Amino acid sequence: LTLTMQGGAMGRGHGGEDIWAFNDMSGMQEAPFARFSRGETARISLVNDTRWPHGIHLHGHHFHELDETGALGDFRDTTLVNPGESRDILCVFDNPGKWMLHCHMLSHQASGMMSWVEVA
Ligand SMILES: [Cu+2]
Repeated sequence: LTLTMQGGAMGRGHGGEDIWAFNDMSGMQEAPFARFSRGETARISLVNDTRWPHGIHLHGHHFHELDETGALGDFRDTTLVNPGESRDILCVFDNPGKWMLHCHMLSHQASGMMSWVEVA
């Protein structure tokens, strides 16, 4: 799975309707970014296609950061992705529910950078 951060000053255009977007969508959507079966493990590439850093925060779970070789790194619930960079994370989605996934720079979240995942 890939979550691409888009928008902001000096950013490229995107398909969302606000300043910031994930995958061409701004703000909370009807459909989640992804649905998981309880216990499913997913690798997610967080791609920062903006000129700003973003602290991507997932509710309800922790995940491992992965290094360039795919080795497990720190265990976190938020990871900072610098401008133009990307980071893969590995998460075991073992906590049932609907969980927000958003930029922890709250002005970014408030102007589009949020989504959610469902674990069932
Ligand atoms: Cu942000």
